[in-house]
Amino acid sequence: MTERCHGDTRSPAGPRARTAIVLAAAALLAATGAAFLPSTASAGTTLGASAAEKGRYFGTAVAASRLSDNAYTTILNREFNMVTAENEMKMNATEPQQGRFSYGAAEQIVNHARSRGMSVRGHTLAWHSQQPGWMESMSGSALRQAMLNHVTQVATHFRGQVVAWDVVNEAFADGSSGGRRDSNLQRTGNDWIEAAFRAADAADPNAKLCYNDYNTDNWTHAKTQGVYNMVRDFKARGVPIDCVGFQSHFNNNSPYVSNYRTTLSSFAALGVDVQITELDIQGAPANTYRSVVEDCMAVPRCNGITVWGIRDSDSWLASQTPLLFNSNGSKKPAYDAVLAALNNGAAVPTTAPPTSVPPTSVPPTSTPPTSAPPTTAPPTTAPPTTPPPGGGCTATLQDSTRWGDRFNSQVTVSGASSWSVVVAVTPPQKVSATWNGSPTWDSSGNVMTMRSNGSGNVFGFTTMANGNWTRPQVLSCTAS
Ligand code: G2I
Repeated sequence: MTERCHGDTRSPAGPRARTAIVLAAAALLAATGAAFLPSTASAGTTLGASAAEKGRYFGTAVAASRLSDNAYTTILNREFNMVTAENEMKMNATEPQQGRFSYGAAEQIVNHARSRGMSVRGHTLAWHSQQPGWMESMSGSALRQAMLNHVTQVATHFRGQVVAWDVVNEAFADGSSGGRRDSNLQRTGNDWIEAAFRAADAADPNAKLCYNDYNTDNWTHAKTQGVYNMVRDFKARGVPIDCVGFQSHFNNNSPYVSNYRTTLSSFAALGVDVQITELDIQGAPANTYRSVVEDCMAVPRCNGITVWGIRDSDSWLASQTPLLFNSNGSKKPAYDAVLAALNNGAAVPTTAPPTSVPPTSVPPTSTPPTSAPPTTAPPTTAPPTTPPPGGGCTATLQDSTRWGDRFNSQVTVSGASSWSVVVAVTPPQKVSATWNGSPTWDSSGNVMTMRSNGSGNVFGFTTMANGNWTRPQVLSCTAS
């Protein structure tokens, strides 16, 4: 109920609108060059860690059926800090019979991710494809109502657990028209997309709401321009849209083009975040993967990249071997190129508003209020905190990058190569991402035990401030 009231204060004058004002300020600072962190050399050793050090995420599509495969989850847990359900949140999976919702497989993925400090991208609330049979045969106002009910129910069910929703997927036509794709949803009226966004906004006010599509990478293509014009129109009219996802399935028929960076930056200039949401590249050429990542890193509002699967054998296009790991789980040359591009890339501006990560710690908690930048800066250069000795090792915490809504901390362990370090954050702070260690949490979600996982003796984590900028405390360090 209180969240409803909170929701009532939203669009167009609510948090999403306020965010736009902060964004405008950030864009202004960015334009003057004043807000960027220097591009520092970084020691990130996994995709998620390297992205997080730059204020971004690196994700993958996950299939619930593969979570029992140890080789698969080992890579997933080590490398990624964002997860998209490959099929389990689609309309046919979540509402197989009208009004009867089924969340088991989706929850398996969400729980796996959130219990390990990864965020979740919700895919997808409304789409012409993968509809349940009952919906495929509907039309007109009955279909419009059923679609809106679906959006409301699913977004409400996962409220606070999903950082961004692909509210509408693939609604534009291929080819030269630049217009909408014909579908049963489109035939309910051209305003079906904005109606879906408004329903999602009401149901999950703090999640980022995205439009997602494929073949929208080439700036000169009519489809790209069609989506661009829709987003510009939505922003002008106050339709609650926060982000645009570029699927970026690159292959010989739909190749990567060098104007991709122009596409990303042009959309970002409309006042939305941009994300690469389903990346795979036929043959996985290292140079093309590097270019894609460099393009994202060059755009401050490109705040995350997701590849569409982990190993080639997990891909919907397995025969194209388009991913970063081969079928036996080894890293391919493209992996090294991506990691290097992440480590060499620029960090997002420190004045940036919330970009990617509401809380992800377990157990799921209610959605926190949208955080505003602090009015008083917390100390960022205070001496590091050191826990009392006694556990056979010492852990020293240092402040690292800080954004308008969150900050990174780095912990250096000495005296042991195998260790576990207990760190506490102050409620309502939440740890939203970690790297170079294996975290578990106590039931409050405020105390994290980080164990060494072979990634060295320096681990890091991102804390969502939620209005409280107290430095996290190291409680103990134990050699193991
Ligand atoms: O087609 C690639 C992607 C394009 N953008 C939207 C994404 O949602 C889409 O993902 C793919 C999944 O990777 C496939 O796994 O979406 C397909 C369905 O549109 C998924 O394929 C389906 C098969 O069609 C089903 O027969 C199968 O039961 O995967 C299902 C689960 O394996």
